[in-house]
Order: sequence, then C-alpha cells, then structure tokens
Amino acid sequence: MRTAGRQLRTFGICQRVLTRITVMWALVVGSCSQAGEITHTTLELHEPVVTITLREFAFSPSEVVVTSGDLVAFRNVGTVQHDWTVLSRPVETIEQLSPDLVVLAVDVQPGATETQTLDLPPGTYRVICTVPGHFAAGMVGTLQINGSEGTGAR
Ligand SMILES: [Cu+2]
Repeated sequence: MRTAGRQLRTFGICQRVLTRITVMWALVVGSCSQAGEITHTTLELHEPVVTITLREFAFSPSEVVVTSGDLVAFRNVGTVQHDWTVLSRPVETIEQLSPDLVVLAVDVQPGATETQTLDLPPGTYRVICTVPGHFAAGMVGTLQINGSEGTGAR
C-alpha cells in the first residue's frame, strides 16, 4: 500500500513537471515564431553600459571604466572613419605601434554606431585611434577593466 502510494505521488510530480516543460516549450516555440520579439529581448538583456563618442580628434569619455564582459557602444559623430584600438601597453608615438600590441580594435564609420563586448582581462589599457595623424592629434585614452563579481579576478 505504502509503495503504491509513493508511486502515485511520484507519478503526480512527474506529470506536473511534464506539464511545466510543455508550457515552457510552447512559450519557446511561440517566441521563435516572432523573430522580432526575440531580438528585442536580446537587446534589453545586453544594454551598453556606456557610449563612447569618436570625433576629430578625441574620444569622449577618454577614460572608461567597465567590468570585464560589459557591452560598450561606439558612436562616430565625426566626418571620417575612426577606430578605438586597445593596446596591451602604451606607445608614445604611432611609429611604436605593432600588431602584437593590439588587444582589441573597433572601427567605426562616420555616422555609425558599433557595439562591442569588452571581454578583456582586468587591467588598465591605453586606447588610441590608429588612423594616420589621429593619435598625435589627441585621439588617446585609457580603459580600465575591473574583474566581474564572483570570478576572483582583480
Ligand atoms: Cu580617429
């Protein structure tokens, strides 16, 4: 008798779980049929934490502090292409730049806005625009990446 009761109870739980799974599946399928809705949800989950403006010849803000994994937006309000290039160590002149120093580069066409996840190791980085003449003209800044909570990173 006791065994039968337990089996009945177990069956009841299983059925409830199955019903829940079915409802969830229906929601997923329902969402998939409306692609626009999914895009909207994705955007809401990954809002840029800061928008960096690029123009002739400055980044604004020039000093950026974010957490590793944060999404950042880049808006070029200038009239020529700019880039936001993160270097593993600072350079004094553009002639010192070599490809192995580049940790991340975001190119932004005039009038365009790009987004980029800053999935970089915690630390402080130099940021420059590598378009000829722009670094010397003042397109330079710093990026500080803080470790995300719970990772133990510093
Ligand atoms: Cu530039």
